[in-house]
Amino acid sequence: MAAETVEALTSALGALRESVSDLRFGLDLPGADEARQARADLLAQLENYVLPRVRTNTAPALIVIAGSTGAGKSTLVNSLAERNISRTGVRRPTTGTPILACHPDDRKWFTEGELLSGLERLERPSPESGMDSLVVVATEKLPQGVALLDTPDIDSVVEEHHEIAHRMLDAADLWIFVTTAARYADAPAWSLLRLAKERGARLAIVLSRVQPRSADVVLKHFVRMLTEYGLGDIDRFVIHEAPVSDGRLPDSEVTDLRLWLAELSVDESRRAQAVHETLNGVLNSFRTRVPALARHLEGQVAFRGELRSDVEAAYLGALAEIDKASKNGSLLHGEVLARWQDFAGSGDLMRSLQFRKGGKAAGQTPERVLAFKAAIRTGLESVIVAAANRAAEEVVARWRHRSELGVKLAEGLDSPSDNLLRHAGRAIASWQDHLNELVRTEGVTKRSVSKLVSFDPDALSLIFTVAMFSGGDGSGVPHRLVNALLGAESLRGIGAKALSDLRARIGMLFDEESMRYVHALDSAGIPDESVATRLYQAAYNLEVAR
Ligand SMILES: Nc1nc2c(ncn2[C@@H]2O[C@H](COP(=O)(O)OP(=O)(O)OP(=O)(O)O)[C@@H](O)[C@H]2O)c(=O)[nH]1
Ligand SMILES: [Mg+2]
Repeated sequence: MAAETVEALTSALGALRESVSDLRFGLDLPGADEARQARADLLAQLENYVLPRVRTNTAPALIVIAGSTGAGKSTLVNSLAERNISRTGVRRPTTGTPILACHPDDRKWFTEGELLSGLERLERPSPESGMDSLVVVATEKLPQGVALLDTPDIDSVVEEHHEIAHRMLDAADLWIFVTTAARYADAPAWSLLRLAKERGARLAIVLSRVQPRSADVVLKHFVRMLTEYGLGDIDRFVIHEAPVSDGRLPDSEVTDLRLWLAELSVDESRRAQAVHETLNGVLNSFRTRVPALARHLEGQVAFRGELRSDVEAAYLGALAEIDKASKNGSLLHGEVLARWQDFAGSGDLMRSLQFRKGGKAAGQTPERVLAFKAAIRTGLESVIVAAANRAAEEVVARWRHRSELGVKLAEGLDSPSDNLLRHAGRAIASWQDHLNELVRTEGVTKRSVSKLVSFDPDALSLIFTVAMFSGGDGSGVPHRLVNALLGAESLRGIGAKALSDLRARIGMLFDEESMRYVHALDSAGIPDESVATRLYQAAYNLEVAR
């Protein structure tokens, strides 16, 4: 690759890695686990293989030996390396840590290079080594420029092994797939072959333990299967059933493979081509793998959007409910109504509107006025709490209806917050103060009236409140009274201001309530749409750089 291609590719891949690493799939929607796994695989492959491989394309080729447990992978590696570097055995599975064998001159590249850099390098396998280790063994018996990597199996009961094997394959320049005459038709074998094909990986197959008697038939059948699968022209090696001694096959059985390795070793352009093919295949696979991740993210973002709109709808509904109550008179019932009648029926109403005697204003706010004011406050509070209660129930019901996941997210949120009543009380009290202020400053009494009476602003603003909330056609006593004192225009102006102020205060309370749901969604951990856009962009830029 030309230097500037390498540079462009490296920077495009770096950007891709960053946007993949920023991805989070916080919501357990269908397919989320697969998406998380796909993200982890992609990230690991970028870091363990693609980036190092692009930066250093002169590096030795890594040949990963994969297959079912007991297929004879370790036996094959030992035979080629002419040394028992990997334990073989009758116990299934045997290999748990990947073991890499290479020529001493290539050792440095594999111990110090970036390839599979997340794995701890070991000189020999130990019982504790596993997932995060890689044993690197140097041997003169392997030709320079080609390294063999013996992997854990792809199908034993130990699932961790399958994961390690796939990680290793993700970092491979060539795949050697080992299977036996008895098991080549099994499902795990074909799912691995399908993966190799999907990835466009350079692949060779070893069919082992082939009985000389049945060799022709077995081989024919196997080749037919491969051909039907579109893998008819890949390199194939046959190992006949032969006694294994000291963990190795007779030398004659691995001659072909040894030659193949030697050819790769000396023919640099062939090796480079093989390496390139696999790298290209992986880069091609990004064309579908990256958009698939972006789509899943978009699904999560959209789902979050739906849940958010559920919250908005519920609290808008609650606000509308209060609007309605403030217009149809239903705010004035029970205690509020009783207090009003008490206040209006006693002489207090009249006393609060004192006829001026030599310009003297009204006296102290009477007890009944204060009780009435408190009743209005608690009345409003209870309306707010009831509406918030219904909103909370509605959000939870809507979320539940959407998915199982909604049930989990809504946990503990099916009633208003503990603070609501306190906050509502405070909001209403300050609204009442505000109304007092409005009545005092803007409720300029009619000239004709002010000559005759003065009034207690507290009492007047209460009468005003009742007039505002009593609904109907404005023919009630409070209405007529306020009208007479302040004039219709004042009543309308102050009324509109007071209502919109009240609405804003309640709106704020409901915003606070709905934030609890937004927090629940936010803490689920979903990046916003821009991350998906960046992913698409990164995939596109990568294509441009190639
Ligand atoms: N007869 C015969 N036995 C073999 C052959 N290849 C492997 N074996 C035996 O089969 C058993 C399994 O071989 P391994 O090389 O450990 O198999 P593996 O693929 O590395 O298995 P895992 O590490 O579990 O994935 C051992 O007992 C080997 O001696 C072969 O070609 N012929
Ligand atoms: Mg093994």
